[in-house]
Amino acid sequence: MSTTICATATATTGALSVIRVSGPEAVTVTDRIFSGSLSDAKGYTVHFGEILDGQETVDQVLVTVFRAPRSYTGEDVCEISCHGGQFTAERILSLLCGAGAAEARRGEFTERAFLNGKMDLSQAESVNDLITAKDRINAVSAVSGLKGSVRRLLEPLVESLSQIIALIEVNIDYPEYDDVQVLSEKELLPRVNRWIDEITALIHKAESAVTVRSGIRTVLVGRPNVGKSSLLNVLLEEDKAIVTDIAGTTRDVVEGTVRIDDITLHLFDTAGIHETGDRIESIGIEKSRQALARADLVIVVTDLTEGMTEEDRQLLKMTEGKPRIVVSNKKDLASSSEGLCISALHHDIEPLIQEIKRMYAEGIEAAESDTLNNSRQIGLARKALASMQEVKKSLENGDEIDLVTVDLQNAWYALKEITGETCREDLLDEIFSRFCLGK
Ligand SMILES: Nc1nc2c(ncn2[C@@H]2O[C@H](COP(=O)(O)OP(=O)(O)OP(=O)(O)O)[C@@H](O)[C@H]2O)c(=O)[nH]1
Ligand SMILES: [Mg+2]
Repeated sequence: MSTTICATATATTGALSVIRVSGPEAVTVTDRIFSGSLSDAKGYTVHFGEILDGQETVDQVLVTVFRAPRSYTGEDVCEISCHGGQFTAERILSLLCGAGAAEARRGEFTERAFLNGKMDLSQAESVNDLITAKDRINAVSAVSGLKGSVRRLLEPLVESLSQIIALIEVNIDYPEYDDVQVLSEKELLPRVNRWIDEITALIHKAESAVTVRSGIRTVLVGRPNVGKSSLLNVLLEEDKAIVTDIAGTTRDVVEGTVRIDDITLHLFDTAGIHETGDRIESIGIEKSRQALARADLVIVVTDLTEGMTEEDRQLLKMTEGKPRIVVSNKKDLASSSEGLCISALHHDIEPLIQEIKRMYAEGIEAAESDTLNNSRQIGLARKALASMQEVKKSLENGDEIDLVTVDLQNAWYALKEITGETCREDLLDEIFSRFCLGK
């Protein structure tokens, strides 16, 4: 990390652009192309002047100086606020490179912040989450992640694992000491069980939070002509899908996104599923099945005027394992109204909206609270859980206690990897390459 790097930190067009320079030579390099003198500048000071290319003024700018370790990266940093526009920013960048800086890779500033101990890996991920957040829920959880919520969340789990490991070590190393508590599976098993319960709850909560944050893949399925496309259009408040009274109207999957309060639904309207000899329709039905396989939520639409048919029953069977809502459409035509009845034609879908809100209230709450923030983190938590289930099995089998230490350690490492405390190089590359330049 001895190089000094630079990149534009802002989007390409705007009133201002900010160029970041970080590294041991950050101030010296910036000073070389700046009209004033920065060499003695203290941290947190702002300097007005010109960027010069020889005698020529490139722009009038403000340079903010940060001194190590009190900066984003933990190194000396200069942030040059110049006038917006790609041309000027790029010219300043190339001047900086001429003066001794190197162009930064994607995410390199945040990577340096992580490597310099300014933040842990989960916080670094949250930086990216905040930049890319498109709604309140995502922004809220990114900010809490930024403040270190993941590490705080994991601390008690790591701590109790460390305790168990330490106890076993002491037993193995000093079995002859009278004052050392002799461990048996009777002491260990309750601790391990409690630990498993806690991480299971954590994973469960994180999964519903992540689903809600990324938007719920919602697939509308049903027999032909029950009103799936009509429902899609009402939800989207737009005539997106073709609606006719001809069965088999929809063939391609029609997509749209709608927000209901804090819930984002990615909607997929599909071809009506039934037996057909029509080749094109068959392809459409195959697409319906694929969409179904990847759904977070299935809305099974039935036709109230026709009641529950054999094909409906098959569909219900097919979607059994999925979170789903069954709605009866065309209530305007029917005399009886059992279950969740709507009329897409008359934009009367309030019962469905209420049901969606009810279903995801818990997920929204989870998403707003401190949880694991992404599938990488959840995957590692699952890995830790799997190791502890091995521990549990060994203890229940009456295996030697020292045999469980490997699994205990694996669980510990998996948790530590979430915050990057035992992090591998390729993992770092993978995470930071997803960042934009200048971060
Ligand atoms: N009366 C009444 N008619 C409806 C309602 N919803 C849809 N329809 C009508 O039912 C017919 C079929 O509607 P679509 O939305 O195309 O049905 P679909 O399920 O998408 O049909 P496919 O794409 O063929 O599978 C159209 O004539 C709609 O106007 C409703 O709530 N009440
Ligand atoms: Mg349709």
